[in-house]
Amino acid sequence: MPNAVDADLLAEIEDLADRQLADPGPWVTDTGPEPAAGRLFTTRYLWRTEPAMQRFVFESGIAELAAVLMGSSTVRFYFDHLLVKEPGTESPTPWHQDIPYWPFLGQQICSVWVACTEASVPESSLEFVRGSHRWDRYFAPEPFTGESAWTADFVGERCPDIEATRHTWDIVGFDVDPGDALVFSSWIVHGSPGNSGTQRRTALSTRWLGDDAVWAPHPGCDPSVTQDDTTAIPGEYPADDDRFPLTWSA
Ligand SMILES: O=C(O)CCC(=O)C(=O)O
Repeated sequence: MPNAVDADLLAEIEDLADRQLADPGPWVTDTGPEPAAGRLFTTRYLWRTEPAMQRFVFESGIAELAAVLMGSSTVRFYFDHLLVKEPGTESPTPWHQDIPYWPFLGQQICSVWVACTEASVPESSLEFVRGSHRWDRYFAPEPFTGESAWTADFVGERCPDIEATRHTWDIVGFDVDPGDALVFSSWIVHGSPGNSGTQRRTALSTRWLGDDAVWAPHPGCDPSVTQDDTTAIPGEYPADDDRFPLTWSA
């Protein structure tokens, strides 16, 4: 979706990325303590405290985009994930599905990945194995570089080594400009290279829950929201307005 987010809001998100690099929040992946070339930095779950993220989540129109593309009559917000790859980053984002990282099941669960900077496929943009959201497979979370050990105790089979055999897969990638959004199922296998370009690559991925989402905490899933934090009941729709606010309804 070209031009999904306007320039003012993108500038606020980039400013937030700078502040996070200098003073990171609690949910960080970081390959280097200094703002140096080669650094892969991700931070997430900022929406509860950061006004810029709240504007993005509640006012940008992205919630409606997610709902409409999922064919869902409602959408709840799960979390934000801000990813910065400095020029020269070698660490790729490993090929993975999102759903095994998350304490949810359902088909109407998606990400909206918004480019805050330009990104091209050979240098740093996102790629997908076309159709892999329909494989009916569930791959164990792959640790992102620098991530702490929350993937040690996991559920799922190992993801095939897509990179080593990439010529055998139907891979599609997208060159993006600032403000462009890629919207994708939480079941699709996707990944990206490091950043072989000369500019920082910043993207904001937000996670959205549609009508058929159910709360399904399991070993190895993301600990930013656990059973202790929510009134959601395992196996049921997560009607928790505090942790998973209803952001759009038909
Ligand atoms: O931006 C990236 O490199 C990875 C993003 C990703 O995996 C996601 O948004 O689910």
